[in-house]
Amino acid sequence: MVEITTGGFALKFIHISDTHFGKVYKNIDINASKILIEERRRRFEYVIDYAIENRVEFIIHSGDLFDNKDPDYVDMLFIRKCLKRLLDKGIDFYFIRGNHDKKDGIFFDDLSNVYEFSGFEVTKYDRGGCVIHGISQLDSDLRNPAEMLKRVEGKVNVAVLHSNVQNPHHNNYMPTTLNELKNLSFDYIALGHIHIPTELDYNIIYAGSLCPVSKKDAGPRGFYEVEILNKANARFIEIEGVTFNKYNLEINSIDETEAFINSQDRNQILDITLRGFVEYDELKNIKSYLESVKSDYGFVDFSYELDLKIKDDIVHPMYKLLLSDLKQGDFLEDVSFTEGYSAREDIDENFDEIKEIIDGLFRR
Ligand SMILES: [Mn+2]
Repeated sequence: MVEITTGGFALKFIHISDTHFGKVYKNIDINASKILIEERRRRFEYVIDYAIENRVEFIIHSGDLFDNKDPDYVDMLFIRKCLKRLLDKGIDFYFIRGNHDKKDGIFFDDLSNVYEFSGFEVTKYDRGGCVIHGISQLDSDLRNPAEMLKRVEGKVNVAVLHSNVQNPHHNNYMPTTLNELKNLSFDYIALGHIHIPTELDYNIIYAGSLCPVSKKDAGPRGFYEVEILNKANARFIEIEGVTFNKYNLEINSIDETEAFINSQDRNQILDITLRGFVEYDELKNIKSYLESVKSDYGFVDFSYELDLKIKDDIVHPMYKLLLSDLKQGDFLEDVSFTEGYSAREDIDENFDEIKEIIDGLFRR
């Protein structure tokens, strides 16, 4: 906190959240999973470097530092090393516990620059001109944090919460409302829990997950740099790197499929679902193209699902299928997924016609 000549104080800090150290990625390639674990560390170090280079006073972490209640000691050592670097530069680190974190036990208590908020009550750290208020979360926590916080007059007031603010798609932990938070008249409220960086107001902000935690965490990830000079001025700093992206695309040809793939940054975990109508041969081409993308195109991880329907002539491709794959005694039901596309509806619609072809085949 620096006293400035115009009267008042200037304060600069960093807000990060939801790092989820120890997160194990399921449903992706094992190498991609390793890349992401490195990616998380690289991003955390990026924040530490940024804090040191930009001479911020402190870093706030608004919960879910760890992904589970039993943190990995390799992660613990890594984080400790980072926090020690901050200590050497006189930068403090404040953290609360989120719904993923362990509820008890003290971390990093030998580092004098690390402050945690624990217990059921609001903890306040008075830094002189600035007071940081925090509440750690308990399992299935239904406390409304807005009812527990009260600003300290004559100081810059910052709150740290892991809380759901009227988002119906998330666990309703420590539920509160934007109006209640606004009415507290705090200078800045650092929120955690929602993984998409979200500015509910200029000074009430979810920093989002530092690194994508699951395929739901699509898009850019980073942190907020906050400057308070009478009023908070927060800006999102994106950390470039591996992103997760999931798309549901309407395509009607292999050209469209190729154009989409070629437009994509390779440094991502890409998951696409293709839907549309194509010719039978086109479908086969798309499928083998996507298989080659998987192995040769250099994405961190790539997966796809086909929900393509055969254009126009349903009997023709089914006939081909039957000739190549059907054995006597197979059920028609089994045929519908032989080529991995969903033609079940089409079979139902054209059942009589297809049956006639099958009958014809077996009569020969
Ligand atoms: Mn989280």
